[in-house]
Amino acid sequence: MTAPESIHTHLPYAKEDFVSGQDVRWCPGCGDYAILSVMQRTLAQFTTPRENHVFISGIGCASRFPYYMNTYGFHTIHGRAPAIATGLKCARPDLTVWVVTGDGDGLSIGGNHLIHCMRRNVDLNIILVNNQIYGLTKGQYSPTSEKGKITKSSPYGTIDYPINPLCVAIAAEGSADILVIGTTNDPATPYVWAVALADQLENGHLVTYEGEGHTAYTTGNPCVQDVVDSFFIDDVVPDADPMC
Ligand SMILES: Cc1ncc(C[n+]2csc(CCOP(=O)(O)OP(=O)(O)O)c2C)c(N)n1
Ligand code: SF4
Repeated sequence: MTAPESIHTHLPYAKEDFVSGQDVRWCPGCGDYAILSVMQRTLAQFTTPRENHVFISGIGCASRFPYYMNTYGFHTIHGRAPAIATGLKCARPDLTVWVVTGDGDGLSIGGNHLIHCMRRNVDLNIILVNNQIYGLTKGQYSPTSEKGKITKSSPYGTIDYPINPLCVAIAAEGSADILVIGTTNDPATPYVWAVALADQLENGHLVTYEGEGHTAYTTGNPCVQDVVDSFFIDDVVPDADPMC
């Protein structure tokens, strides 16, 4: 079916075209703001019609992403965004399908889904927002938490070694293009790596944009849960998501 002419009349886009009317419910200082802003700015530079972008997420703070993008989107089930995105991409290969997941959502409960999604290589774009903690549920350690990390669920420090998300992607052999963004938990520097993310999206993603394959990004994302006991009172952390 040919798309009606009228849907293309907004091109070229401005960042504001991708900003939804939803109130953003992340904590002050959350790194997710920077990722959202960069994503909105970057998609405005693509010629892909806005209505052809679909953001699919699981559960977690990062997974609130689709609410804030003025695109199609689906806030789905914990860890299952890869499965739903795979189904959509298979049914509608003309769409540009983004998965936004967290380190808990993507590597704990959804670990198997993520691996097999990458292995199947159905040309999704995955943003794994790696804040090295479970943010939404108020600060339990995650698979990417550094060894020895003291959290509410590991008061004596974790004993596990962390997973490297990009090693998982490489092991799944699903990707022709794996782009790495350095991680940092320094709350003072979210924009340093946000700029790097924009650079990767613009310079890396565009190169592979029309092609087959699977592009995995990993971003570092400061979470106030890491410093919640010393800098923040629990009241600043948003109420639990009704879906969690
Ligand atoms: C089946 C199920 N188990 C556990 C939960 C609780 N839960 C909600 S979000 C979450 C982890 C979120 O961590 P992450 O994916 O790292 O996202 P963040 O909030 O840090 O962005 C958990 C364990 C749930 N909603 N459903
Ligand atoms: S708990 Fe962490 S990840 Fe969640 S909104 Fe707050 S700062 Fe962001």
